Amino acid sequence: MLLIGKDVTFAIQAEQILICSACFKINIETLIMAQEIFDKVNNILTEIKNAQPSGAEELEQFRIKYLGAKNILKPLFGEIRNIPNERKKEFGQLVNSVKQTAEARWEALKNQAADAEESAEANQLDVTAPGEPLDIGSRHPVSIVMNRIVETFSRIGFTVAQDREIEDDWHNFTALNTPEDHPARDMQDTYYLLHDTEKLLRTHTSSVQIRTMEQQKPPIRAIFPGRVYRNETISARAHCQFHQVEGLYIDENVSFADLKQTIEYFAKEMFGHNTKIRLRPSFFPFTEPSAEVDISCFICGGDGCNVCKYTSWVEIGGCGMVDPNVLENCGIDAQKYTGFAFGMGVERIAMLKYRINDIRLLFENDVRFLKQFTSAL
Ligand code: 2NL
Repeated sequence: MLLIGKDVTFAIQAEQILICSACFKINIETLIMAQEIFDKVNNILTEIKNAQPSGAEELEQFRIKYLGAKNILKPLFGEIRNIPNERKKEFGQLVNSVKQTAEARWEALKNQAADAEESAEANQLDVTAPGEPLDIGSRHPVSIVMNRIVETFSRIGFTVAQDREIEDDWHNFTALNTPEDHPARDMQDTYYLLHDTEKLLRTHTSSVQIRTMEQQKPPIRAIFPGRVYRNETISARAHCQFHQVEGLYIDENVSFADLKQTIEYFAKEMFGHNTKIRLRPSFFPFTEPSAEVDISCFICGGDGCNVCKYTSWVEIGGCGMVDPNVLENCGIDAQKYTGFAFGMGVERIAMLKYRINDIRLLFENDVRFLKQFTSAL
């Protein structure tokens, strides 16, 4: 009998089993070999835990070595067949933990590198550099024109009145002498509220004039700027919302001559002192007589151009003497008082002044469009 080591001898003696020398030799060699593999794997584990690659290249080498297609962990899985059965489970767990450790370490190293890069970038930040310039806003062309109209009338004693945009039928239509079957009252032309069909979006600021006349005694001299709504198909020339400035002057002995003077003053202030006006007979339910207001073309001065369509005149609004029915509807004695009224579309005037060919541009709020306009007209 060949004694190979003390422990083995002891084991044999203790168990009283006879085993041939060849078997002993194989067993012992297997055990030693298994331990060597265990040691090797543990060394790799320590190596991974302590790895401190610096720079992108070393980091990539780490990845290739432990996680790449031909990483050094792969052959370890194959070694399992050289491990005795009773240690196979232990070995499997060890190799798996090495793999997980490598993956976790890789994540950590990668994040570390990314953080380092970020802070390097942050260190390059020049805190003395001037800040991003703020884009300074500009006034909307409709506001510019509307303010200009209001200022112009303010200078000759007109006050300003504003009121609600959701109106009732009386203030928007009936008090204004508009017949029950007038097309403007139609659903086709006017927005009525769905939940309260007695209410509508005002179609002109005349409704504010009615409210003013109901509340104040003459003399009344005021202008009424504001947003109005009409159920129009939106196109380059029409929109479902726009702005108006209307005006009203009521007192004893107000005449058509006063109206004409006032319009002429406004036209010269707004479009230049050479501007002429022309009043063309027309019809509105709330004025009698009524007229359309034309101004001489400020683009071509009468030579003919696209803006005036070669007529040398451009329409800017309408006007007339307030119909006595309207005065009476508001409790004003039409025997004692007379008055004139006028109205104009602000978008139309802005488009003429700034040569804007599409009304929709005024409602898109594209700053590239809007910032082109200055208050100096
Ligand atoms: C236009 C025409 C106009 C009026 C508005 C008015 C108001 C009252 C009484 C009488 Cl309360 N008239 N407003 C009168 C004539 C014309 O506007 O073309 N607007 C854009």
